Amino acid sequence: MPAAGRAVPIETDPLTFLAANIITGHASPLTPQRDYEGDWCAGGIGRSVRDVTSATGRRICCRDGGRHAHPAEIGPRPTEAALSRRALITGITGQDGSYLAEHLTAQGYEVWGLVRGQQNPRVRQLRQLLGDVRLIRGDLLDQGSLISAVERVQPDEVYNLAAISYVPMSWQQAELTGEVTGVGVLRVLEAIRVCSGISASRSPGRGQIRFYQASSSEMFGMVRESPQTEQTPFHPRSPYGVAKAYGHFLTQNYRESYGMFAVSGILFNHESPRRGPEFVTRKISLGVAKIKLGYERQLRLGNLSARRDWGFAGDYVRAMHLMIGQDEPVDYVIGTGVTHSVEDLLEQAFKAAGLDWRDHVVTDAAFIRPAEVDKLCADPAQARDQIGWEPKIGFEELVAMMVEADLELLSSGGHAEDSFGIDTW
Ligand code: NAP
Ligand code: F7E
Repeated sequence: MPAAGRAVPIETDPLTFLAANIITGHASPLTPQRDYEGDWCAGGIGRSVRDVTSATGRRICCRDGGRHAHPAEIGPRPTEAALSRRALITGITGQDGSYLAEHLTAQGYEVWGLVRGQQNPRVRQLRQLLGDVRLIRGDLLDQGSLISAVERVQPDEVYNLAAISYVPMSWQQAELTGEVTGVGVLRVLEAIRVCSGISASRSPGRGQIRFYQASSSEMFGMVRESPQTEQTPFHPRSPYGVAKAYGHFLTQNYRESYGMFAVSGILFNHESPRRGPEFVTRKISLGVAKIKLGYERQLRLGNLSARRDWGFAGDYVRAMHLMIGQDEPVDYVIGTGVTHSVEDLLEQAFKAAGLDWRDHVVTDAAFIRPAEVDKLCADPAQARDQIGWEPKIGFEELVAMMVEADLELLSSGGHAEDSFGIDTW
């Protein structure tokens, strides 16, 4: 018998099955998905409106995004204030996933993260950082797992941040990059479409699941104009950039074909102390810290003349949230509008530790790419004017923050692998 004030799932078997996918968090096979003052909701693929009687005897509605039920049919609903929004983040173990989860939690969201693998080592780090986030298993290579995750979580918003995001790896494993970074977007959109009962003849209604796609400035590649705007044509220079362009156009296509609220943020490079050590900013901040502490003498790098528009990841996740909260789905370019070379980055990072990069940096052909993106610079004017987004942290502050964090990490006996970003390729 249920405890007083708690509800029992009406369909134990499917929920038990779905709960087998939940690897951590507060949910269990017999735990309601959510409590609204003692009430709970359950959803199901293709279900029509149904009565769910809570333990308190009130009729409540399945969380079906308002597609199947008119509010008048289902009795009193919890007030909007009582309804915290629920977000599902793919790529939660990555740099952006962690910042976005923190941001949304602070906004009162219930945050769920999709995690792949049997024993994902990043889960422990994520747990230390974000105890409140609930995790569910799934993989962008596995359509069924994504349908199960959307079905189980019943999100209001889905942020698709998962990708193979390291550009050099996209030449080494081009097919896998296409599958995860490109076709993975299709699988997430399909999971939302199927779970929402949307088809060519059936549009989503109010309260539909909103979708954010992590598009990239790498799509501009060999740039046609500078700075790059929402109208600048794409000319990607890597399998990664090509895969991102596919995901970008597909997001636009699902918006146009099915009326889905689906947006893409075209984000320029953004960094932080949680950045993976394979990316140039973190490779440099870790390198500076190792040299300063006497562990190493040299830092080997590739093309020092490449220019990027580097910003702080914490600022960029705010843009994701603003974009998904607009009245109408519109894509935006997100960047600082200022570009620096890798050499500028070296100057700044070594200076922050009282060193001169010329004494330590060696260029190594092993890090030169088959095709380079020479210079990227955002024009973020539309995002500033229309959704009120502006970066708060500038280049110098960002670089100093990263160097300081790595000095602290290494001098306290830690390793890059202990920080949030792990894996050197
Ligand atoms: P990141 O640190 O490399 O994180 C990538 C995430 O994707 C990780 O959580 C990883 O999980 C997950 N993932 C990889 N393959 C997966 C699969 N098959 N199924 C499910 N999850 C999978 O990337 P980030 O810097 O946070 O960037 C977030 C997103 O924004 C990415 O899509 C990236 O391409 C895009 N983007 C980033 C930037 C930037 O400057 N940071 C700029 C523009 C766009 P594991 O822990 O299991 O590996
Ligand atoms: O390279 C040059 C390299 O790997 C930046 C991803 O988040 O941002 C990121 O992609 C520049 C390139 O980032 C080394 O040739 C020189 O020109 O830090 P990165 P990226 O390739 O710009 C975009 C927006 C994304 O979407 C991606 O997911 O630095 N560089 N020497 C080097 N780069 C690396 N990694 N290592 C070097 O030794």
